[in-house]
Amino acid sequence: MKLFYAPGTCALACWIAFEWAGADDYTVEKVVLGSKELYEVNPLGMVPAIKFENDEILTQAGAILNFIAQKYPSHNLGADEDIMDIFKFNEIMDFLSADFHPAFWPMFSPNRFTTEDSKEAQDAVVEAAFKRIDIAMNHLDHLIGDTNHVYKDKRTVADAYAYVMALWSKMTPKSYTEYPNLARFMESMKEDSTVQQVIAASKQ
Ligand SMILES: N[C@@H](CCC(=O)N[C@@H](CS)C(=O)NCC(=O)O)C(=O)O
Repeated sequence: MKLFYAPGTCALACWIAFEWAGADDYTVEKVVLGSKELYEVNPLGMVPAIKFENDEILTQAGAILNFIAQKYPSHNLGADEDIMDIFKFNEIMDFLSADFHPAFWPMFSPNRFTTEDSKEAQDAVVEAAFKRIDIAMNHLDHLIGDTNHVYKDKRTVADAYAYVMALWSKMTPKSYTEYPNLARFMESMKEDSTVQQVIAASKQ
């Protein structure tokens, strides 16, 4: 398997998850966002994407993270067994991919959210995004509560996913350091040697 990633993106969550899972059957390839090469891999021009030995390519961070959790079950990186535990895990993963992540899209690509080219119009989109990001960050802070994890009090792929995306809040007026539970979670993730190795390697 080959994971396509770009530095600073949600794809790094998949890389961290592979490492947490002890996977030795994958490689990584850096791609440039917006490049022709990436559109050839994924017609949406987005990372993460995984290419399998049979040349099949699958995408979507949440689906890939769930795949990793299930492919390496001995590392227990996914939901607990009870049906309500599975529901809660899926609820969190869907929040991360369908609410948390999209809250940042207008900040990164304001041109996709207005037909106006002016700087004022683009800035207004970014300003509006900050409000939605704050709501999403508050919810993530609430999910973490008094634990150091996003799902229950247990390390799962959701931690990696939340961590790499919450780092983007440093580009907003209210960084993760201003949300108490999230700030504590981020500090504990920063101390994780695997997280450190992946972030450093992704910048090379
Ligand atoms: N629905 C996709 C979205 C992935 C996504 O937005 N990836 C970003 C990086 S974090 C990207 O590749 N952006 C490039 C672009 O929007 O052109 C997923 O959840 O994996």
